[in-house]
Amino acid sequence: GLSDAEWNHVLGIWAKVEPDLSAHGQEVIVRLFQVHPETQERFAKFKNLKTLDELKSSEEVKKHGTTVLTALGRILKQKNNHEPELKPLAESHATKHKIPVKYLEFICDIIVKVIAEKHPSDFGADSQAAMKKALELFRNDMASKYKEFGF
Ligand code: 89R
Repeated sequence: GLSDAEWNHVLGIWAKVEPDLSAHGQEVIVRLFQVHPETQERFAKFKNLKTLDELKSSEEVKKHGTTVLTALGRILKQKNNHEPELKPLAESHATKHKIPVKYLEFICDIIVKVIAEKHPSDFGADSQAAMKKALELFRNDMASKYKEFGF
């Protein structure tokens, strides 16, 4: 797990993200689809979006980005006790959406980059290191839940 000081960094920067969660979420999803186009193919609802302009102006992409970051925020706020929040997410992503752990790594890296770009003065080295650690914990626990669900 993370120390209290590390969680304070994680939740401190998350408090800066939250007032504009939808803009962050949109940027994360657009970037994920741009850098890893195979991830976009997982979504029936986004198959019609071909160009960067279409992705950027899609209300559905924005809405989904908000859904993803809202879920992630809830998990981060549970700190080391995220099991009850994480379990249903792992179940849907393993058994229904069939999202490889590798893709979780892609999005976690992008989340850190997007926060760093939007909050250069509030996301220093300690804060970035703590967020990376929290996202690693998230991914590792998702991966072990995936195994329990036989994925
Ligand atoms: C795909 C990561 C992540 C990744 C999908 C991916 C959408 C939260 C990918 C629909 C797909 C496909 C759906 C279905 C979906 O279903 O549990 O409407 N995700 C739904 O047809 C992540 C991460 C989080 C997260 C959610 C939530 C829902 C959802 C909440 C809705 C409820 C449900 C990690 C940051 C593949 C592109 C917190 C990725 F590659 F990035 F890892 N989801 N999702 N997702 Fe997904």
